[in-house]
Amino acid sequence: MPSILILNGPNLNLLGTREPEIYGAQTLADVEEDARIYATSRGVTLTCAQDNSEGALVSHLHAARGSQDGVIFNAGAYTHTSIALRDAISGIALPVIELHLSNVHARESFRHHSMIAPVCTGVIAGFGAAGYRLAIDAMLGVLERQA
Ligand code: CA2
Repeated sequence: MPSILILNGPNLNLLGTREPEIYGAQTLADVEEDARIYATSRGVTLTCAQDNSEGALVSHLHAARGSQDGVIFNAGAYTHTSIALRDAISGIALPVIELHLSNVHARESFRHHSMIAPVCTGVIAGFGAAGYRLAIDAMLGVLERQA
């Protein structure tokens, strides 16, 4: 059974409390529950984690090595700034899908650049919480091709 980690970064614990027009009305617990139900229907063992600190996200990525087959990663604002996360993704040698709820390219220009995209397998952005289901399907395709 493939195992996938969904890892969410800074401020995503606030989902559903503010800016629903950008990030949707669901809480992070709702989004994770939807993803869990979908993962089960696709025969995937899903683990979910969230942290607001960059170092803890690096540690989650390191821990995924050896315990997960792939990572779906919404790095939040660290996407645009973090060399540490980029190096961690390169270092774990696992497929990582960068995910954003919003279409970052339709927003402020500082959100247009991703520090991590070059070391990720692919990017999903702009589909709200449905993006996590799309990412699970995309990851299954990657893992099948890898096998
Ligand atoms: O669209 C995404 O998923 C983002 O990764 C979300 C980040 C943002 O910095 C990225 O550019 C795009 C921000 C997450 C903040 O989430 C909140 C949710 C509700 C209320 C306040 C913040």
